[in-house]
Amino acid sequence: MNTKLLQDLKDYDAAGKDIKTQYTEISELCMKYITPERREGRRAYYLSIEYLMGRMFHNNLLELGVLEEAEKILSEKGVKISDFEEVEDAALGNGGLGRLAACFLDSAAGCAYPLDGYGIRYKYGLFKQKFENGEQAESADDWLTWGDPWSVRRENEKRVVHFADMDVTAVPYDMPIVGKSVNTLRLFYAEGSEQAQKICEYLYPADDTEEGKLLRIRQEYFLSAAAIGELAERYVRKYGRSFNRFSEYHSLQLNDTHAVMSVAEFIRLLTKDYGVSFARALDIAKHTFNYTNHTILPEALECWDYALMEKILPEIAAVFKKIQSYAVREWKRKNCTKEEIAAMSVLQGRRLSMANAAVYVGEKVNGVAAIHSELVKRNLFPVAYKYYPDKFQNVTNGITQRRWLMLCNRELSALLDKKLTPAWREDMARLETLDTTDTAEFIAVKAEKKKQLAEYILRHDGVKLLDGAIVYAQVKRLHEYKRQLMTAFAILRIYYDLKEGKLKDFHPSVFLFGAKAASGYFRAKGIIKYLNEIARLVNGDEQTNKLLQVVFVQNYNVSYAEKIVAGTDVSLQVSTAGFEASGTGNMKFMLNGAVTCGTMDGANIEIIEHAGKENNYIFGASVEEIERLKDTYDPNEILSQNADVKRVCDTLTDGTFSDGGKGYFKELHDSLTVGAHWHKPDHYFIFRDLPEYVDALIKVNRDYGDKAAFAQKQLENTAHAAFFSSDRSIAEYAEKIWNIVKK
Ligand code: 26Q
Repeated sequence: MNTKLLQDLKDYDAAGKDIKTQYTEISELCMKYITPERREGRRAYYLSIEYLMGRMFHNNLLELGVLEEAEKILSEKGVKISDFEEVEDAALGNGGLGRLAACFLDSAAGCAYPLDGYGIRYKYGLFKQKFENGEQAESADDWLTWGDPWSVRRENEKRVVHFADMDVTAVPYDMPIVGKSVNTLRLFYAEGSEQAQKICEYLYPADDTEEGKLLRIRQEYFLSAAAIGELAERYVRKYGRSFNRFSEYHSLQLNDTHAVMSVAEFIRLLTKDYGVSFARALDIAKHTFNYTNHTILPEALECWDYALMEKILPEIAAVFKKIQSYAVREWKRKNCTKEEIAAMSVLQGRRLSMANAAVYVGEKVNGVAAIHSELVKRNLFPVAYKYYPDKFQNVTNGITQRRWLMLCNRELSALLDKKLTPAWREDMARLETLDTTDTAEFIAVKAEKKKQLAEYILRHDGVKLLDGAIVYAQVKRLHEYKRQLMTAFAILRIYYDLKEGKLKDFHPSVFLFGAKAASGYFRAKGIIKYLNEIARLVNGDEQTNKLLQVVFVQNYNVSYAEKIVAGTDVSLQVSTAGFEASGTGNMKFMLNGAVTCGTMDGANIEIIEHAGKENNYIFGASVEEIERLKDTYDPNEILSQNADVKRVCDTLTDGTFSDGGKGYFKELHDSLTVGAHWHKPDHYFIFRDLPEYVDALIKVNRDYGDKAAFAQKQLENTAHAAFFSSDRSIAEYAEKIWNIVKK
């Protein structure tokens, strides 16, 4: 416990100050006691174009070990720190990949591993979402309205990044990451001409579709050049201009391919400024960089037009081309066939494959869950796997229990303290010893968290949740492969059955959704509108609305997630098998004592392995079945044979709902029955899995009738969640990939 800080808080004069001033001054007080360490020796660096940090205040107080004390001290002065929940999230990321980066930084500091992060300080984070007539309306996320007392601008460490057509100044802002050690997240802010400033204005709006390519290339290079320039300069200052020992001191982790240009920049810098030969620079890079893949969706694999890159970054484009020619020489020595060389090539015709560059140069390449890592080897990079089998690794994702249990569910944490002693906070494996038959207090905690969630939703969205209902939640980015549309159909099925008296003894149920759709993703926006129309119908029907409720909350973000994961009974994780690399929301729900209703995809598979099939609700086609089905699948045949499926699907076009003439619903219907663009009809196999999904949801509902038995299943999930701590993930990276040690 930091007694000096607590004394400062006691001495703090809050009187007559508005809440923003209080927030800033109290945060600044805390910052005085946070000193980033600069340990000598080997460090790892996380290079990510996204960090979804959420709110810093409560988390940092927790990490400083003063949260509860500070809360008491300040409340005596009339300062309620829960009021600081008005502060905007630092939402400098789109979804899973950005939140994972935040969890990893938290765990590295929490476990005292030397890991720093590099990223971009966007002026506006992920857009804010409102619903207007059930449709998503976006506005800029001005996240700095409360200031940013948790960052320090490092004026004297700025550097210039050169593009062919302009120079941009990269100014570092350091965000300390507090734990057993204090690490640093360094975010670069672009300054200079109006055009230069644009680089940092917005987070790239898509998490899969393409938009504003040139700007994106600029962002990627800006981050890469600023980070590499700095690391190289620091190294030279210490060890001189020979880079022979660079890889001994540095391990650089590429969070997907978004910063792969740092490989090219590294080689460019060494060859041009320090007289290192190309072959040697490439070799050092090969011992320095590693690459994590987060998706096997073809449309989300970055490929850049060579000519486009050459226009603004001629030297970087040339380095990629030269990497290609070195690689080809290497592959010929290995007797690769022409086809094999084509498959592994960095330069693919006129396009650069960033993933192939990352795989070729990366010392290690990892997927983010066991199944995903297998698919990365088997389907995505089969040739590279043949020639470089030792490169390929798996590190299953994790989440930080500090934010995702201790902070968001203090009631459950206190219960665990009581049952297990607080030792579990340091040693998650102790959760295994929980007596899961002892459910009474857990049931009370869950009820309390649901009540708090209901209050929050009422305040935030103006909707009153059904009392005592089962809460099913599907919260995540809106994407077809995640199949929110399948949940929509399942709800309609249940609704019609209730209305027609076919479903007896149904326990009141709330279906909770939260999701943002990429701004250019028409179908995703259509699904939001459709769900909101379903909500309107279902919630307005006096015949059923004491039993079934649909709520789509607005502006789902990290802070909303903290409320939802704690107050949910059933976590919906229903992606088409083979498409969700891992998922991490699934882990947050599990840790907070929700059962999973989901498919055998991503980390769900490992969740089931740990928590038991009998404690969760698994349905749907496996990865193998989906692969077998791919050539023969005929959704229209299912429609012609299954009247239940047809009925709900028809609501897209039969006038049950209106999309206000926007064409959303017809487009969705077409995507399922005709196919569109490059996809076959029902590309994500919704009709294959829908009947089993409905059965699984109804089984959950029946099982819930036995409160104690159901709570025991929920507790079994908490009890087996230790594996999904990002402390474990980070320890695996440290050992298998980074070769770094704890303090
Ligand atoms: C693609 C092309 C051009 C520019 C950008 C992109 C782009 C941007 C963002 C591609 C992908 C992303 C984000 C991917 C992502 O968030 N993936 C998720 O990563 C999580 C952490 O590993 C996993 O748990 C999820 O399963 C995965 O979907």
